[in-house]
Amino acid sequence: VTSPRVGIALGSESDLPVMKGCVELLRRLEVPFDLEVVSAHRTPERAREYARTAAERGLRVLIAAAGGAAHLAGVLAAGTDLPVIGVPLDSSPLSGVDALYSTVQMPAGVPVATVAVGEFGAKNAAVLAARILALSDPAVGERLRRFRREMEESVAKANARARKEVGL
Ligand code: RP5
Repeated sequence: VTSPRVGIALGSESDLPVMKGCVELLRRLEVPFDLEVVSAHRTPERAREYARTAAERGLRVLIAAAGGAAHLAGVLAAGTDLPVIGVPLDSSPLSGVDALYSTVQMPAGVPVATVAVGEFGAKNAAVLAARILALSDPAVGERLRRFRREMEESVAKANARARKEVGL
């Protein structure tokens, strides 16, 4: 059994549906991951502990997803030297602008690599984590190249469909 290399932390169970896009892509890229609900606000001690022990648990990249006043990614980045990817979620009445600003605007010295709000970000967090791992794991790099080829093929098919649709 390969130990998890990517740790996904969710601010709430309600963040899981959109983060399934992240999970699916990590599975497709065959990147072993772990997933936990850890709230920066409701379980601050647990969030600190999660960050403090992440590297010794074998994790190499953390993905933190949260909505609203989203501080999870920043709190994790404050407590570990691992790279932290923040996924701002549109789970509040402010449609993710709140989470985006909370996640992206970190003070100098404590970086969070912030991806797009919501579904795009959930998926891109997985690809970015895989790219980081690929720096030291050629097998992940090969799977990323396969993933790129599959995207190219799917765009080529979409192009053919669109042209046919308009009679070209
Ligand atoms: C954030 O508040 C969570 O990350 C979630 O996006 C949002 C709502 O959480 P719940 O009230 O559904 O637990 O902390």
